[in-house]
Amino acid sequence: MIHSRPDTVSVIGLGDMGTALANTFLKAGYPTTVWNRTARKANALVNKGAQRAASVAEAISASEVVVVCVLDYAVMQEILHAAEDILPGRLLVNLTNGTPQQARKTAAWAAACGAEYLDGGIMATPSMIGQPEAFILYSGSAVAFDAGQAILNTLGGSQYLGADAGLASLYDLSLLSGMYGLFAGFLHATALVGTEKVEARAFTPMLTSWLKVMLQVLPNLAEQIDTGRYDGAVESNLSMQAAAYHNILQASREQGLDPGLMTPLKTLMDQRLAEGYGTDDLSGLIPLIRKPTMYHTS
Ligand code: FVH
Repeated sequence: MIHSRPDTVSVIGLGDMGTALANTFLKAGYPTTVWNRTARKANALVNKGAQRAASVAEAISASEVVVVCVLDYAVMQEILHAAEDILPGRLLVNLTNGTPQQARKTAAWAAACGAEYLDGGIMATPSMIGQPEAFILYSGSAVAFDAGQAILNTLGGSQYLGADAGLASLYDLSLLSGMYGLFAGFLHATALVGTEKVEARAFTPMLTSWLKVMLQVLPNLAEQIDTGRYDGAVESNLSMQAAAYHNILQASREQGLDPGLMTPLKTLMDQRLAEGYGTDDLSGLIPLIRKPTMYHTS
């Protein structure tokens, strides 16, 4: 049974992110216990007042709230399975990046152990933790979220998405998909302009302004996606976009670049054009993504 306002916390995993989490709990005045495979990474935290746990079991025993932030779920499972006996009555908050299925499986395992489980997705870099721009997505036990909210709010804005433990990671990975699309475009753009010795830092302010303008297009694309009307309020039809996109790939080759980061979108455009949807918007690629036949890799 968790206290309505638990106020002790253990952090398991002291990589860049786990260290930032532990530092933030300490700064907020919560008694904080820490454990990491490589013990020396706890030294600075211990100097600031954290308790060092000699084992994962000791870290779990020390606190009502146990935050785990390690590389991946395989590591998380390996670490926690050895300490199942002491999990009952704890609030386990797993902030390790993973998939919805991994989160649901872990929630079922935690429930069988007698722990309350929250899965989380951290939408921040380590230096943002505890700052207003940081937000963390949670899903899983509502009881756990209500109990843990005060302590978790010290890390950033907390958004509870529902009882399905897989939701936080679904949203997290969807947001990261948008982010990596942006980063891929950024890398290709700076490489392309860089073929004529334009420095990335000189070009980036112009790119940033352009992207801010293009963000305004997203609500219309979202409307088309939700209604299935890919031909609604089209300003930039797919035939035109595919022709311009072809020039990106051709110019990249001509300038001596590998266009590989950009080619998958052209493949989808061509398929959609071949199906006769040239007057639709780019949102018309959605049915192809929902019915993947081309990209069955890892
Ligand atoms: N850093 C970031 O920008 C992102 C922001 C969003 C959330 N992610 C996720 O947070 C998890 C941890 O990320 P991290 O940045 O702390 O990662 P590292 O600095 O590489 O630290 C990894 C920790 O995992 C431990 N670890 C790895 N393998 C093992 C193992 N076999 N047994 C025990 N622990 C292991 C590692 O321990 P050590 O190497 O120091 O001994 C670190 O504590 C991650 O899911 C991100 O996707 C971060």
